[in-house]
Amino acid sequence: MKIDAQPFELEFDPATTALIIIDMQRDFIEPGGFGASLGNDVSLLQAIVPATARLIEGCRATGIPVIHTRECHRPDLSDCPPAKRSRGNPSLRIGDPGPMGRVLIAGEPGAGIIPKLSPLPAEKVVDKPGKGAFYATDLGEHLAGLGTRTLIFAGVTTEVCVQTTMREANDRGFECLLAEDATESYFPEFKRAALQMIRAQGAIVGWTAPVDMILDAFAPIDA
Ligand code: TIU
Repeated sequence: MKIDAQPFELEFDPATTALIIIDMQRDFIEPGGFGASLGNDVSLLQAIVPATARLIEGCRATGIPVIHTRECHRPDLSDCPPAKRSRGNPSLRIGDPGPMGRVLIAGEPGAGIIPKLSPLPAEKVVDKPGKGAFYATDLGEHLAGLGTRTLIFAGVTTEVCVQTTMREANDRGFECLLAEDATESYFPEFKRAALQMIRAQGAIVGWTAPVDMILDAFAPIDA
């Protein structure tokens, strides 16, 4: 199958494709969580939820595995380096108690995926301590087991955890496609720049395409 993506057409086989939804957690998308504690306006991120839900549904209907990631740390913070914890507003650091429980800690309400994008029981959920989803996780082994070659990406934030994971995936030999309207940044200009730098230089990191174009490729009208 082909997607009329940028910077040029992407050929893919749904049988060797997986969808990765990056960090659509309450801590980034709802008020009172980690994203807000860093001084960000989280409302911008809420706008991508419907398109992301449509992408997830389309992949499920096509038999493409859906993998969800959550950025979070162990309750004892043993996997959170001080260099990471000391970033942000000193009034609310990773591990501190906030309105949605301890900030960015596994098992706390804020670290959960927003209800509208809840994983199905059989879907893989990767808890990751870093920005990249391959670092210190079993994602690479999981994808090897699936035989995945192409990864479709969505989630937040575009230039932080999404772009980091795309670069990790690119280095590991995956073809990477970012769903343009199912990813968002707290900084619109950073999202624009991230999309451009991903597909520049002949798709140096990967491709980008809108959700509808990806879904159309799954179910071609003239098929
Ligand atoms: N702050 C910010 O833009 N992002 C993160 O801290 N993590 C993710 O992108 N998931």
